[in-house]
Amino acid sequence: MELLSIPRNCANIVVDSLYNAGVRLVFGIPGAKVDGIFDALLDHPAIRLIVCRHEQNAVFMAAAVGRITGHPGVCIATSGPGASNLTTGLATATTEGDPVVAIIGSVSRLQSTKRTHQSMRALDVLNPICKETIGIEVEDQVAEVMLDAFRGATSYPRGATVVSLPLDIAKSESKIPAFPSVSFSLPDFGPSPISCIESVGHLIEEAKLPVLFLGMRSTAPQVVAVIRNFLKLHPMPVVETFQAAGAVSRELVNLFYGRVGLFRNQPGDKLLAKSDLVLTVGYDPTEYDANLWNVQGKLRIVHIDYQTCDFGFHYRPIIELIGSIEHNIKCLAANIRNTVSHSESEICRSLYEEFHSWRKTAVPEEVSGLVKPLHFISCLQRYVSPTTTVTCDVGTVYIYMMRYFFAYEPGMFLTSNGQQTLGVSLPWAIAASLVQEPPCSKKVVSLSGDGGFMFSSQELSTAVQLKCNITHFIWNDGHYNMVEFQEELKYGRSSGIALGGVDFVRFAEAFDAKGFRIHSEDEVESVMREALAYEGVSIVDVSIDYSRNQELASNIIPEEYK
Ligand SMILES: Cc1ncc(C[n+]2csc(CCOP(=O)(O)OP(=O)(O)O)c2C)c(N)n1
Repeated sequence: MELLSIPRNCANIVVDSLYNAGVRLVFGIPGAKVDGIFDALLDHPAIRLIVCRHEQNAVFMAAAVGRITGHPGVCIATSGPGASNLTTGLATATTEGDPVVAIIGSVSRLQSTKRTHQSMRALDVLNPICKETIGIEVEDQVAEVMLDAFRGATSYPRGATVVSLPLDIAKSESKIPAFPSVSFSLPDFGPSPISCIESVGHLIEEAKLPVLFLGMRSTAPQVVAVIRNFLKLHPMPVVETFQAAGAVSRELVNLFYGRVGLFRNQPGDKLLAKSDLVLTVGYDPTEYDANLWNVQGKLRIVHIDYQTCDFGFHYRPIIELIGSIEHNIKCLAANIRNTVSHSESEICRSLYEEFHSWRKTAVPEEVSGLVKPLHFISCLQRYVSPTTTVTCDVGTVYIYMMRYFFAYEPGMFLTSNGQQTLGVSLPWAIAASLVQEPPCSKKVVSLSGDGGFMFSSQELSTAVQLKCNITHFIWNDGHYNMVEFQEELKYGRSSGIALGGVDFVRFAEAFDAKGFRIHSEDEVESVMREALAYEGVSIVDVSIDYSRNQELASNIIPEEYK
């Protein structure tokens, strides 16, 4: 490694490393322990600093950059409360496979052994929820640690890494410059041994109802491309988890049996139960544990992923194809000759019909009363362009959206399902706007319940000041409904779920955003169109009808379902 003749201050080496890693956006909140890095960023011609209103939202935005682009998103927080405010976002990123590098400040080395202002053993707090947490101890480690953090976040399974930079090191100089760009890219994985691929090929050829079950690690563009090609060559039914949304293209929609998760009552669940060979691709149990979809542990499973599975009674693959998903699917496609035609299967025909049956009732005969979720979704599907990114918060709103909203491209319909973290949708929409070329040039749509919105609503200010073009729909029922209806099912009553008392139109106006209201069914189409046409940030307060929610959790398919 070449040593620079003019030593660089370590804060500058951090920023040089970010640039060499391809980072062009950094999200954060300043503080005395990280102001050296903020100062170094001020002069940087190519890295844009986005100042957020809460560290949790900064890490949400960084995670969305990671999820959408595949390259780590970066956030910066000061020591103590700044660092601990990152916790939920970092846990979400690690669970959900989003590459994130967080840089946190810490007190000077001289003070690190005692209690002092804003001191905290932040790495001890963050370590269990991250892939890697590294405390820099000497100046000449900075470049290496930054490189390591990026490689750690990007290698599969992807997730969050944290670098802690003591205040005195940030100000000091190091002779070791940032690593060059090329060092930040990872070596590729290869396919599994050919004998394993051939065995899986035989299993598929012999299966009467093979099903492809796509999980969160199947949505990288190059993986999606090979999956689509595989399906063209060997058509078979497909189901997605919520985070795999968009993997199946419009062209292949006749193979798509919907998304599964949360309650085992979907056509996709019945298909999995009837299948004699489930091929999971990039499946992660945090989204939908196998004890829910393979209750009796009888299904024959092939596991295709970058890593071995969490083996257990409900998830016991016959074969695991470990390595590059892309290469393994490609090799598999080339090693299969004949597959059974699913279009002749009576089961498939009836489940496909069941999956699409909701459309018939989506637009109610009588358009009055509170807004019906399916009516809203069928309108949104019509008015939103297929190239619009849609982010969706957790809540009853996400159960409906993940079941009934179609998305045909990866990275365009995003939700948090591994941790089900409330509050992601607005920060994610901001990040989705910023990664556009040019930034904020296209409409982004986000949705949340009235509860989830309040988790990150302060970022409305960020969105407006950045001149984002976001329409955020709030399904407003004045309650934490997803909890409410499940409590009612469990206990016959609910507790701790009342919200209300916020006028979201006036709230929007206070931030200089535009506010719209949809009071009732008859206003859905006109107001939705007007809101989507509005250039800038708008909030649409939708009076939602949650009276039939318990149906979302009804008709759970019986354990012995064959
Ligand atoms: C950070 C966090 N806290 C709590 C929960 C538990 N939780 C899941 S859904 C939900 C209610 C969501 O209510 P709202 O945002 O109003 O959406 P709705 O269900 O009414 O559509 C809660 C509290 C969570 N998932 N994440």
